[in-house]
Amino acid sequence: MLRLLFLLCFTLSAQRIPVVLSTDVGNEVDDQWAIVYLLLQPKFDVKGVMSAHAPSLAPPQGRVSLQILRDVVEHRMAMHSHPPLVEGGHVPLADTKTPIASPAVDFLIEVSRGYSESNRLQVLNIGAITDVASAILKDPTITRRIRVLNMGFNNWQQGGNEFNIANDPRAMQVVLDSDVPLVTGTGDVCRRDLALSLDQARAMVAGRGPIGDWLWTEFAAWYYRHVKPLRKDDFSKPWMIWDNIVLAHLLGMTEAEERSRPRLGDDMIFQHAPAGAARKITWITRVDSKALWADFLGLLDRYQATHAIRPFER
Ligand SMILES: [Ca+2]
Repeated sequence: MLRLLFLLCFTLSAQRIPVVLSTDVGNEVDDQWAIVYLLLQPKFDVKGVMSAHAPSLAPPQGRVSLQILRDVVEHRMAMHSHPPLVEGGHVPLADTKTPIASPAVDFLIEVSRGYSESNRLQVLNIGAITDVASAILKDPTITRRIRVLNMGFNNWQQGGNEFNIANDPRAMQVVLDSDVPLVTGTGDVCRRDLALSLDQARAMVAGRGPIGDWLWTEFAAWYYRHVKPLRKDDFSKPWMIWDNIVLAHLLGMTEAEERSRPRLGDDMIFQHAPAGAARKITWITRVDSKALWADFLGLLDRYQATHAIRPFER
């Protein structure tokens, strides 16, 4: 019986998806949703969460983001034991040849050593891609052991000046020019499939336990500050939970297609390769948001039913 139980546990853990997340948490509202989903998802074997810089954070940006990440995991989610939380670089790449040293870069290279081309570590990137690019520059063989899933770009035609890309365009040039398998979830797909109105966000998470209340308060604060027009009671514009797009892909809740991998100009505009070019990119074209939100809310309810979490305080 004991042996059977052991075998069952072994089989379950063997089937879980090994994953690392890099997040610029602290600058927007969606990273918090993605971190909660990641850590509550039993299909993931989370090896670590790395912080990332963003220009909206106080310097040193990687460290400030790490402090916010720790607050999310240990305070908001009340996780007493959790995967390692690792500090990312503070600044973007100065050129496309020189890595930015950080604990996150060394951590990613170290964790990747347990993986191979047939069993890759999945690296979710939902901020500037500095640390992933730095790991590739420091140890180019990492491209044989990881797959990168990135939220970034506006659309297929242009690529374009989107927040995560603009925070380190050189790093994305490095990643696109490398052989690392790359999946991308873009702004236009998120706008269509991951938008929530204020009412929808309220109906989903307000009053849904301390974590739900906290997510709602963060969403509402962001909404009033950045989305609702000043001096107008116009609540028609939704906001997007952008970063969940890459988690959705890893969980099989998206449609996607293989395309020829573009290069990125210094102006952040794509330079498209001819159809049939050898290097590919996996392009997410649709998210099954209904399945995604149902799964997310189910996990949120289950976790809060079985864990004591302090009520949300501002
Ligand atoms: Ca983000």
